[in-house]
Amino acid sequence: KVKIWINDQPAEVPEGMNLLEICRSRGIEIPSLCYLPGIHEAGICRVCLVEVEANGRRSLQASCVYPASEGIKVYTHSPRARRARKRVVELLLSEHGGECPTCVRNLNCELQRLADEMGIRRVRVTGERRRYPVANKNPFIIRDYNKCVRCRRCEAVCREVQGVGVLGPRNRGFDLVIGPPFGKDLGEVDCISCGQCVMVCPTGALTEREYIDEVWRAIEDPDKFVVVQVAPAIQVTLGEAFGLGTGTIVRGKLAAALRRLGFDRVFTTELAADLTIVEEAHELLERLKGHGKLPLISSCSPGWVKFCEHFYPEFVDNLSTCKSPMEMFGALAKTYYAEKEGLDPQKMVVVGVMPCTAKKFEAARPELVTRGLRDVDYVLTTRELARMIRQAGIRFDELPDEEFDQPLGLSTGAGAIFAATGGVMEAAIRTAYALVEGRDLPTRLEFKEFRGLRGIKEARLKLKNQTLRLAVAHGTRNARRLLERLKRGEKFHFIEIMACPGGCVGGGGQPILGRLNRREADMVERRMQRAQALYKIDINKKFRRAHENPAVQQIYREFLGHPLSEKAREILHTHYTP
Ligand code: HC0
Repeated sequence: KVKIWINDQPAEVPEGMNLLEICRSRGIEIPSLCYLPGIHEAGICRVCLVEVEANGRRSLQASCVYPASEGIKVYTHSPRARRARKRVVELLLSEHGGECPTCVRNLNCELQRLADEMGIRRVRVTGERRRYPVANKNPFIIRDYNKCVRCRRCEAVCREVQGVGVLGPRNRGFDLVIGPPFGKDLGEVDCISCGQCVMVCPTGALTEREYIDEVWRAIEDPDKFVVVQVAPAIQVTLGEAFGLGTGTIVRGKLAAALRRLGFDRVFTTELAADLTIVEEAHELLERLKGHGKLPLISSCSPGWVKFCEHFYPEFVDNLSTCKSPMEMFGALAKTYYAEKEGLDPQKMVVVGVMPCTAKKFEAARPELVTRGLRDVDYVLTTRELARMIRQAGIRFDELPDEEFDQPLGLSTGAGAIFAATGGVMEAAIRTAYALVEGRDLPTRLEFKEFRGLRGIKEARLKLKNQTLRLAVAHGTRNARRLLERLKRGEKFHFIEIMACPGGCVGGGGQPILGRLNRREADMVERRMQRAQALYKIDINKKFRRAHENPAVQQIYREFLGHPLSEKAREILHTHYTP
C-alpha cells in the first residue's frame, strides 16, 4: 500500500493500481472511453485525463494508465483537468458524423453521454473530415468508419477475449482506421460474427444488421403465418433495455409483448433446447460405444462453430451433429407443427429472438435447410426486439404476465440454464445420468462445478462403470486454450463450448448500456446476475430434466418416433464440413 492524496484527501491504496480504478472504487467518477478493465488499458483516448502532482511537478495524465505511487497528489476535477477533457471530447466530435438522430445508438451512445456530461454545446474545433463508405459485406455486422472514435476496444476484445484478432490499426495519424487487414471487409476475414466488438463499441461504428423492417412486413402480410421463438437468455436480459434491474425475470411480459406485436404464435427456444439435450445425450452414449469421434463437442453456439471451422478444422467431426435449438425449433415448426395445425410451411415465417449476432449468420447457413425450406427466416437480437416493442408503443414494464403458446412453449429448467456457460453440460448430464442409471431414479440435478465464470471448468463424472472427463469453455480464447490441450493429447469425453464470455447471457446481441457509467455497466457482474436469474428459473420449474418435458415426449410420440430415429436425423441433425 502507498499513501496518496485524492482531491486533497489522504488515501491508502495498492501501489501500482491505476488512478482511474482507485477513484472509481472511492465513488469518484472520471469519464473514460477507451478503457476496458483487464482487456484494454492503453491510455489512447485521453478522455480520462486528471491532474497529477509528482516530484514537485503538476501535469495532465491519463488516469487509466497512471500507477499509484507514494506521495502523489491527484486532482480529478480541477478546472484544468475538466477543460482538457472537454477539449479532447470536442476533438472527437469534430471528426464524428453528427448523424445522431438516425443513428442506432442515439440516446445510448457513450460519446453522446460524454458530450452531455461535459456540457459541450458547440464544437469549437473545425477542419477536414474523412468520409468512408459503410462496410457491410458481412451481412450481420456493419462497420461504419465515420462513427469510429478509434478507441480500439473492438480490436482488444476480438484479440484478448475472443482470440480471433481480425481487427487492427491501418494507416497512421489522421488516416488511421481500425478494421480488418488490407482494407478487407469483416465478411472477407475470419470474423466469427460473435458481436463482442459491437458490445464494446461506444458509438454506432459497429452494429448488427437489423431485420426489424422485414419482420414487421411479415407480420403485416395476411398470407404469412409468423411464428416467433425466444432464446432462453432473453427472459433475463430484455428487462434491462427498459430500465429494469439486471437479472430481472421478464418471461411473462416477454410472451405478452410478442403477442401484442402481432406474432401468430409465441413459443420458446427452450423447448428445442430440451429436445437438443435428449438427442445430444443419446449421441454422447452412442459415441461412448465407439460410434463417432470423442470428445463430443457441443455445436449450438454458431460463433463457436465458425471459430472451429476457421481455426481448428481438425475438430469439426467432433462437433455434435445436433442442430442448435434455434434451428431444431425452426425445422420442427415447419414440419411437425405445420402438419399438426394444417399450415402450409411455405407460408410460415420463423423468427428467432436471440441474444446473439452469430445466430443471424447461423440462420443463413446452407446446411440449415429442411425439406427445401430455411429452418429460421429472420433473427432479431435482444436489442432489436426492444426497439420493436418501443415502435409499437408498448409499455413493457406495465404488461401483465402471460404464458407462451402450447405445445412448443413448454420447457424445463434444463432448457433455461442453456443460456449460461456450463448450462448445456449440466442439462446434458441430468439426462445422460437418467438414461444410464434408470429414468426414475432421483439422480443429481445440480452440477455447481460447471457454474460461474472461470474460463475453463472441468470435472470427472462417474456414469455407470465409466468415468467421464468433461470440460466447459466460454469465450473463444478459452476454447483455443482447451483445444490446444486436446491437441497435446489430453483426453475428454464431452465438451461444451460457447463463443461468448459467460455464454449467451453475455451474447453479442444483448442490451448495450451506453447511458450507464462504466461501473454500472460492468459486464462481468451483469453476466453473473443474469446467470443467477436463470438458475432461479430452473429451481422453480416443475420439470428440471429435458427428457421430462411433456411436449418433448409428445413430439417423439406423434412425430419423431425415438431419439436419433431416421426422422429425427433428417430434421434435427446436420453436418458441418471442415
Ligand atoms: Fe443461446 Fe441456445 S442457449 S445458443 O446461448 O444451445 O443465442 O439464450 O438460444 O440455439 O436454446 C443463444 C441463448 C440459444 C440455441 C438455446 C443453445
